[in-house]
Amino acid sequence: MNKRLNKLKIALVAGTVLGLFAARIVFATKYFVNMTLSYTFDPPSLTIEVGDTVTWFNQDIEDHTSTSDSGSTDPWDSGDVHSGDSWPRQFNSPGTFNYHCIYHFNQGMTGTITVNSVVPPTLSSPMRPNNSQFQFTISGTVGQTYIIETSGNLANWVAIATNVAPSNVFNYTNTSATNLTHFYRVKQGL
Ligand SMILES: [Cu+2]
Repeated sequence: MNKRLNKLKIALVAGTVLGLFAARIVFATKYFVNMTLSYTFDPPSLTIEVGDTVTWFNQDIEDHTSTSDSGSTDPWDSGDVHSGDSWPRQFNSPGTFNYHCIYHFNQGMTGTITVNSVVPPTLSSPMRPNNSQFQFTISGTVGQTYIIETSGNLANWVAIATNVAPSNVFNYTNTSATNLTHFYRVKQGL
């Protein structure tokens, strides 16, 4: 089992033509891999993003390890993880990493962590095409879901649109914008 906890990748833009600023807040996701009674890692393969943490949990009665295969560009070794204990590791470089338990790799206790690089959205080119519209450009990843939120005070945010990016760079237009200053931010959806 693995759990995806709060995954928010946020870009922020001020909703005035002159007041463009951008900031990113990235919250890492936590994943869990079980070391099982049957000498397996569950799940055996996992795809995560840079900055995410994987925690191995030993649900067996024997010791196990999470140890990167030799030649890894981002090596790790948990040492002995005792029954009922866990060992977390944050992954900070992209790549595909095979690993094993040093005691049970001959029994097939192996796994793979694939770490994708993160491309957070950036916002640019704010403009007001007319008095009731506010538009800006989102640079992200084609096919990725982005949730657009707006706020008048940077405290209370309201989602106003969910877009699947038709291309890596696309425009968003709020067609019911007011003349009051509003802030916009974009979250990467799950
Ligand atoms: Cu083992």
